[in-house]
Amino acid sequence: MLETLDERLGLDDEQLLGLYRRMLTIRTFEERVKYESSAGTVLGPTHLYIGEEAIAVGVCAALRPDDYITSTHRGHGHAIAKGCQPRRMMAELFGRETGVCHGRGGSMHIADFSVGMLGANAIVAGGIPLATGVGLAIQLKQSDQVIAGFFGESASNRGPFHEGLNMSAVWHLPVLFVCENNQFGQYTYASQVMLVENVSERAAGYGIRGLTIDGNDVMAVYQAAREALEGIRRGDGPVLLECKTYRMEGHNVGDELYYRKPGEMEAWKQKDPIVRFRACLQTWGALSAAQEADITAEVQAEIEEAVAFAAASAYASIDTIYDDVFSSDYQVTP
Ligand SMILES: Cc1ncc(C[n+]2csc(CCOP(=O)(O)OP(=O)(O)O)c2C)c(N)n1
Repeated sequence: MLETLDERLGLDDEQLLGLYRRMLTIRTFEERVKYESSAGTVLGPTHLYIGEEAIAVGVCAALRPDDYITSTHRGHGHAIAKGCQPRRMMAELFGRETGVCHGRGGSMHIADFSVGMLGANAIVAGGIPLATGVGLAIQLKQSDQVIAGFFGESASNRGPFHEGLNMSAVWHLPVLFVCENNQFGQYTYASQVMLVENVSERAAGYGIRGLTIDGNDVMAVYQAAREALEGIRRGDGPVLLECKTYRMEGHNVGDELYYRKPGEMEAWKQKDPIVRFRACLQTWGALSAAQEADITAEVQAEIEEAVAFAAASAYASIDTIYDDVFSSDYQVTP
């Protein structure tokens, strides 16, 4: 963990606290979603991002507001880190008209184009070719925007990973491929289905740069993403950034985790990204006890309000069931 003042990476106290607040917002949001899912208020399969917050927050902090991301079935954290409002996210999970997709998408199909969040995806590795396509669109527009495509390590065993990385590499597309290696693919240890230790080794197969970092260290993620994005924005082509982390919950809400090795969770709890970053901030004198209490209370109040907003919102009218499903034309927004 980074522990000296030099390793604040040029961020001032306010920016550092912003990272902390965003991680805590994701954690608090997800803990509430777990409760609401179990209570039956949140409908449909729900995959939590608890334990992986440093990745979304670190990467998105290195992006500009006009950059894009694609996401996965475990996408709530990506959406919040890119700027989606928790209340409209919660309303979406409750299936309400005020949700980011007017209640039609739910957990695995969250998208909010207004903040560059181009969509979660229920198809494992489905976001990778989309990120490649957006990279091509950016290149054709001769823009200096970039896209970060998030995916899990198991997605790297699927064909779209190969095709997306190869095409992006050959055409030098402005894509940061962010692999969240949380050790599991659904109910299986990743090590049982892949023989490479690090997914980043696969970058060599496409002639691009790959690196593996500690995905539970938000500063390490921010630093690696910022550095990679500088080159990508210059036109150097894509980078594969693998962030090692741990899925602290089951694959989905309700997964009883009978397959998890005893003691493993306890060991990873010592590396909890929020606890670690809080300790760092305290060491740097950037977070007093009073500030910590204030931020915790504010985040809790925001999530309470999000639930109240969602619960008070109406379901979409049945008359609008086909809205936004079919398109007679399409438009590429600059
Ligand atoms: C094409 C496809 N195959 C299988 C599934 C079922 N499935 C959902 S999530 C998942 C595991 C994905 O693991 P990983 O990509 O590592 O992401 P993580 O869940 O660990 O975040 C599987 C097999 C699916 N949704 N899509």
